[in-house]
Amino acid sequence: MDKVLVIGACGQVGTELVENLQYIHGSSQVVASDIKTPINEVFSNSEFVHLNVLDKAQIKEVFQTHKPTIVYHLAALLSATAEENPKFGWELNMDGTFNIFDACIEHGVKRIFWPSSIAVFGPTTPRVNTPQSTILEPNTIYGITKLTGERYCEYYFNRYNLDVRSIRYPGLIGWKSFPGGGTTDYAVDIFHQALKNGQYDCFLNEQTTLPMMHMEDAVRATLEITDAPSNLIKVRSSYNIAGVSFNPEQLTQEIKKHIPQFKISYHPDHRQKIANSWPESIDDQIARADWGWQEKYNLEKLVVNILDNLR
Ligand code: AKB
Repeated sequence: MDKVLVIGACGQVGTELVENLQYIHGSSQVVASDIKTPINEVFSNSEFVHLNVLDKAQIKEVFQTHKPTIVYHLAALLSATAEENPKFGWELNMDGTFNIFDACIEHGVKRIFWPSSIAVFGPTTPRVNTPQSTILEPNTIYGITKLTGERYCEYYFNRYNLDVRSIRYPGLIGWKSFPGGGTTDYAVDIFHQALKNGQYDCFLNEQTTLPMMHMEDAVRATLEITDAPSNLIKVRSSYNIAGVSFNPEQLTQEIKKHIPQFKISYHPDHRQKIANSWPESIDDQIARADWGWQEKYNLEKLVVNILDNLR
């Protein structure tokens, strides 16, 4: 029986991932951890431990006590927050990752999942149907940490045989948990505001097309790549995966089909510059061929599902 440790469990992905892992492995086989105090009730079903990924002694204690065989390391600052404090963004995203990777080697962890992001791409990357292998010149600290992390994933696999698997998350949209500090956060916020106030003031302009994905697809991708036989995982840095691409105006039109009086206004802020450096759409042929990735949600289904559930 596997013992699963989720690090950074209280975030947008972690909260939904923990719920799925409890169902798959049994609640007693899942340990959730975060530096934050959990608020979602999902965390009361499994053991929860306080863990600061910059504290090596604490990491050692958690690994010694719980002896995880599978680790999901999700703790990171997202793009907008990291930009406010680049030094800490680097420290948390990189030193935290090195500490966890080293602990996984030391404690014989079988498999580890580490998330990368579309932020590894930059202004010089082809923006439409961005290929798996292409120019990677990110100009945000978050993107720089994700790119460095990807190189480390491949290096640790080749050098230490650490079985790390990774995907480049697009913007993630779910109804069970909130994002925090990302550039794509508008696409979650807009649903809450549309239902609550019938209007939304968007921090990106109407033409900002970005790759996005329903959280259910993202969690399924995370579980599928982590559970896939090792020989199928041929990209040892991180896989492109695509869900759906849209801009705020297209999302608004889709929401209006269900809330006709919904109104949007645009006041782009510092996050516009980050969004402008990212691709519009992603080519994920390699993930589809290697481990069978297939999204379920298009824009229409995504909007219906999020509105229904939030209602
Ligand atoms: C962010 O906006 O920072 C994240 C991401 C695309 O990695 N959602």
